[in-house]
Amino acid sequence: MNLQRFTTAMRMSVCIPAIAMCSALFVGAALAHPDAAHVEAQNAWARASVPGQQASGAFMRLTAKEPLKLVGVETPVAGVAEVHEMKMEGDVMRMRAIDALDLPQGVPVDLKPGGYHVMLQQLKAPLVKDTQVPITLVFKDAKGELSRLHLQVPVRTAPPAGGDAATAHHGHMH
Ligand SMILES: [Cu+2]
Repeated sequence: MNLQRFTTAMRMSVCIPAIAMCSALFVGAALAHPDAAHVEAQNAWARASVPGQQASGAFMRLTAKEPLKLVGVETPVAGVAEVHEMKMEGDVMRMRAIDALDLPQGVPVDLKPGGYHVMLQQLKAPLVKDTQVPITLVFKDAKGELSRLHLQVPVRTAPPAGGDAATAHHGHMH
């Protein structure tokens, strides 16, 4: 009898930390989902990099539910994260950082190889295929208020199916 009671007590003391861990995981998962920002991100992916490579790109389709501007990128995986655009200058395709990317309400805007993209520079470690990297997008609404979208972005060597496959072969130029 005493032994059984002891075992039950043991089980309970094991259970309680397990529950605490569970709810901690749940909170972690909740944070990984879109919060305040009124925008949807689809088909997000980041391009895998090789050791020694300094930069890579992240891509997705953004659809804002109210007029927004994408004004910043935050990630622990890169020293510098910016929104870039690519433009032809004469015969040369060049890219540069932009302060804000307009996201009209309800209109999908593609960040894709050869076009707008999230530029990750000064990579702190290679982006490894089949892992995920945390990327937070910062948006500004019409009133100037900021909101954030936290994403766990899968690392891939090519765009996901359903992404814009037609542009896949252009790659990311520097
Ligand atoms: Cu770039």
